[in-house]
Amino acid sequence: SRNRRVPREDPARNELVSRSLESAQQCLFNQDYGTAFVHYLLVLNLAPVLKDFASESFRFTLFKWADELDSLGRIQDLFDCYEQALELFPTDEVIINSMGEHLFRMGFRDEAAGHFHKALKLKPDYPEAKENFYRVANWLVERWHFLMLNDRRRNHKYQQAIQKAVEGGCNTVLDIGTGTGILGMCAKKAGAAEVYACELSKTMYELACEVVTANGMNGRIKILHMKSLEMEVPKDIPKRVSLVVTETVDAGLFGEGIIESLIHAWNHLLLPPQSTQDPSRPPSQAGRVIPAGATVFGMAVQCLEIRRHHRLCVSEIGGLATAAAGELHSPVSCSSEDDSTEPYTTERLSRLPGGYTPLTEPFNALDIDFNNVQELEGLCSREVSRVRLPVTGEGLLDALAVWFQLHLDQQSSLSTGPKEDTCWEQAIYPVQTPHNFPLRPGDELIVEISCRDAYLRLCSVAVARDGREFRLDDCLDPDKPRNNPGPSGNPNPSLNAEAELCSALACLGTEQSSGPRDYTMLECAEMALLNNQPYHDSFRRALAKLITNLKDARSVQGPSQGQGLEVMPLTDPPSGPMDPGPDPFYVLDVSEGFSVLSLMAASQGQVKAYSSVEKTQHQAVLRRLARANGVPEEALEFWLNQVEDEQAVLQRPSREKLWSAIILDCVETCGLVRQKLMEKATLARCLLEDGGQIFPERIVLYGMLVESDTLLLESAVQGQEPTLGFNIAPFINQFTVPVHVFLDLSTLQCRHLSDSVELFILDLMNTNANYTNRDVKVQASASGRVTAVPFWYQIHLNEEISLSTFNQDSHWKQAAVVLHQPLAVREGDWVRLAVTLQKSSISISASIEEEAGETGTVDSVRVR
Ligand code: 44T
Repeated sequence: SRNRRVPREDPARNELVSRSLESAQQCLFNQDYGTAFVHYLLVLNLAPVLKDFASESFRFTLFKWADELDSLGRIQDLFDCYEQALELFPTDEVIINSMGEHLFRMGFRDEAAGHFHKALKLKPDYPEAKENFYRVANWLVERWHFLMLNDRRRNHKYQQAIQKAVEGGCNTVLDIGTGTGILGMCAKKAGAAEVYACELSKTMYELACEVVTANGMNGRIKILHMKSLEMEVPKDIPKRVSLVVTETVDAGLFGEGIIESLIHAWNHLLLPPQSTQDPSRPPSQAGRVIPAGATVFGMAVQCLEIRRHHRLCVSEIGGLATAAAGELHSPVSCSSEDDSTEPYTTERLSRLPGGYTPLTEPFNALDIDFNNVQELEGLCSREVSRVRLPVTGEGLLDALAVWFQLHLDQQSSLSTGPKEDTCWEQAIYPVQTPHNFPLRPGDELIVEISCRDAYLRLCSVAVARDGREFRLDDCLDPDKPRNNPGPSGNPNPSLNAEAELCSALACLGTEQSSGPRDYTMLECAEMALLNNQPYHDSFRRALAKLITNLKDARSVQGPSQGQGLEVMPLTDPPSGPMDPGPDPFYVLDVSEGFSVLSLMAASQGQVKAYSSVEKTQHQAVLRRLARANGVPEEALEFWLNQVEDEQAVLQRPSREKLWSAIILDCVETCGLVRQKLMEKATLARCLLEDGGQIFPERIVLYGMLVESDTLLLESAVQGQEPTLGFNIAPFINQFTVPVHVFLDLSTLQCRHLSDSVELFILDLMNTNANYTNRDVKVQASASGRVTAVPFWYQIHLNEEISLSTFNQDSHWKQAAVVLHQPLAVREGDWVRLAVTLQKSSISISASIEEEAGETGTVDSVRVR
């Protein structure tokens, strides 16, 4: 039988292979990628020996064909091609990574991340896969897993409660949402006879299997990859269990679906509860749940940071009046019927930049018993409850903050409150209604508490003052005349405080509003951007300067250059009925998401601005703003409505024209350089007219040395000690990501160990001048352990005007590289930072520089 495996010389077969190979190459040359791909498949299946020789062309063909299939929407075919390719090259990290990119673009984040992870395992320093993996690892294994596993108090309390229950007789256990398997292992270790666990995330499920095996419990805990709601007896577990343990709670308690899971568990997976009529039933024959219940608390707060992320607070942006924008909402609202909104966001109150002011004492919003299925089932049908809260502080109502106590059993509970030192964030229910109505001690705030689609909803509905009630949700009524421009504007500065109050009260009204409301939704970061006046003013000044310079240049050159064309082009620009006048300056804004920069450019006059804003609703807002601010309709166009192919965003404005300015939005809100930024800049540079400009022209990265245990706790399970005696860290720490995003550096608990230092320069106007590696020396200003290098950007619009992404008004957060190993420094030591920026992803390593030197660049390696 061994002989049969030896490849035979088969002339007919060789002939077929060589002809197919030729056809493949010919098709490739003719850009007929689909046919080329089929030929290559045939060749490589028949003659695997050719794999090495043809792999490059095969990959190229695959990627080209996949892009075509993608743009044709032939998704199934696309993935079939990848499957076939991977059968031939199962360990090809480039193909795996590329398939991950397709999956990601289609919204299959978990699967995409799995591919990036696999590609990285195959080739640990493959930069594309690394960048992709780091960007998605946060979804795959969310960062809070590290925080929770590092929270010893929480671990210990859960362990104690489980141990007590098991020793008390609950000996069959189901862990719902097991994550790394930790609670299930606790139950087994405490002596439970049978332990089951379920986990819906594929990555976490696989991780739990690895962890359980590594702890010698393979086969002793049955782990299921499914949602608990799909579990059945006896299909998935042989009989009902006596204990369910779970920590499927988010900052808002119910967001992970614990109510639904427990109702289902009581009805299908748990033994009946210990009844009050017959308390004699032994614990092994009764069902119970850990945690046993929870108490939810709320508190009203004033907080500027929350306000500017959820409401429009300015009446003017970069010279444009905002009144005509209409109602703008963040996607977080508990009053709205809209499915696309979430009722709350989460924040760590203690880390909010600028802090917060409590306006009430914490109040008890809800008590829930997880061991009472009737109570769980009745929760959503329960009447809306109204509470009247004495106002204790003075200020504007920006949000209700919510946290809870999780009662593990009769004795022990965990709190997620803002004053506790825990891993927990609080749920934030922002107030959306525009108002200018400061609360003050003596008022009563009326809050409605309800439970809709298993979410807890809290809504401030009214304020009682001097025996009158003023509704808070009326201001959104578009039919009602309004004269409050929002908290930071003042319509009439001459009004005294009392009169101002009266007008605010008048606006609040006392009647029920009716009818659907018309509003536009913006992401929180887009809202914060709109509220960022320094950002828009800087752009306005930089644009004005550029236009002035270009006008001067034209007047020197005389009218012959591009002005008064003798023959008007037939297609571009669409001239319409207006007087062609002097040739306009073409400005393109390719910011991601909502941006008013194009409109600001158009409002300068003699500018034809193109916006890349995509959503029709957003375009409508810009049109309304244009009209209200006297910007002629033809001065603003939507670029993506004109280009057929989204990948062709960067093109000439018309056949014979070039751009005067291209605005690239170069730093993402999370604090990272936008992907493909330098590629875009290179392209943009070629499309500029003489004297034209890319905004920004340059960005400079700054950083500093810090010692921050908080950052360590969020990035990996710390310490050599096993977690509750279990070996978990090495497994979950594979998902450590060295770059932390969405940091609030101003409130990060850390010690500064150096001044800030320039780390890197990205020159967008001359992309050839950039390097990818740079060594920077920085002196330690104090002794300590350097654990991280937080970084931010100075964005230079031109020589004079720049913006910092580390700024109180900014919509940007900061990011940080967490060092692989902390570096011990003494005051005065020089630290060498090796900074690499590859494919817009940054890495930094630090070492002690033995010889003294000067701050700054040691050497820079110029590439390209
Ligand atoms: N994080 C809070 C929320 N699951 C904890 O797939 C606190 C956020 C947080 N599996 C900062 C700090 C903190 N059936 O792996 C997850 C999830 C899984 C289920 C099977 C079900 N019905 C479910 C429901 C959820 O359970 C695991 C834990 S969910 C806990 C979320 C540290 N930011």
